[in-house]
Amino acid sequence: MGILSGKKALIVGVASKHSIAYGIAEAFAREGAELAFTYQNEKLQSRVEKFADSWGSTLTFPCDVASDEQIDNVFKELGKHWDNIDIIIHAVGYAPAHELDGNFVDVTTRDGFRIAHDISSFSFVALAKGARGMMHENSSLLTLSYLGAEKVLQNYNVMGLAKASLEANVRYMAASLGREGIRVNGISAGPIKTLAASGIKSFRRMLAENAKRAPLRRNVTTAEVGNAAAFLSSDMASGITGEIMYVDAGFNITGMGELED
Ligand code: NAD
Ligand code: 0WE
Repeated sequence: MGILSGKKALIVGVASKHSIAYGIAEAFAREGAELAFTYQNEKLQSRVEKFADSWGSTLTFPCDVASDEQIDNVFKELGKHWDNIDIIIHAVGYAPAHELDGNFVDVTTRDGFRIAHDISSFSFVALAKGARGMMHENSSLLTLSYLGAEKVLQNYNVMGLAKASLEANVRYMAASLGREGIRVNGISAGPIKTLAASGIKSFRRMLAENAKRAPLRRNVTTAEVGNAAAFLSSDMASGITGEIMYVDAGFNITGMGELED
């Protein structure tokens, strides 16, 4: 019996086989969870429907997280199939591309800042608001962050601010929902080549540098993030809330790395 058997999970953020949300869905399906998905727009609809089918799910709903109406609609429609939700996975982040290339002070705009924070941080609490009536004692929420929330990483720019906001959001949501027995956590994942990374200049070099300095001397996979997500969303983590857990091959603990290997 899997550690998530009997649990119902809504997964937000599948776009491709390389998505972190895809690795999470694989782990969740293996551990016995029942799954539902959202997709950002019609372009992704058929792909997400096919993925859902491969995990035995027919529950897919459109949801651009910039829209309160679309968020409300997800839970209205999901409520026709499920009485409650045990797990919500938030694996969504976005800033306009021009914000992520160049000198922070030069490239950051009011609009880019607003969009990054809206899509990458506010949307997490927005989903919690939408799901409120379907969540219960023992439900849990999980989001994805990155080290750029805490340390300056070249070109991550306004996304670093948005992830700092998201991590604070994890703590405020955990405090807000804790009295109802609802847990809220985050995973700070190491860099992975996903669609969200594909447009980023020198991402390959970053991956190589990252692997060189990380204690495990390699990068992490979406399957590894999926396994950590399964643990945090399971009853095995019943005492954990408000936490940001690193799944980064240990990169975050290093200072300078080794001079020679
Ligand atoms: P991805 O491109 O596969 O997933 C990003 C998802 O965000 C996509 O499914 C996309 O449809 C969705 N999205 C963007 N704007 C949206 C909107 N307005 N409404 C609804 N959905 C929207 O990339 P990923 O790397 O799997 O990203 C998932 C999460 O993991 C993000 O929060 C990202 O910041 C975080 N993360 C990624 C890495 C990495 O190196 N890839 C590392 C740490 C954390
Ligand atoms: O959180 C992320 C991805 C963030 C992201 C990526 C894009 C590219 C396409 C947000 N918005 C957009 N908008 C686009 O138009 N990561 C942790 C992966 C990532 O992105 C970086 C990184 C890393 C690592 C950007 C610059 C530097 C490092």
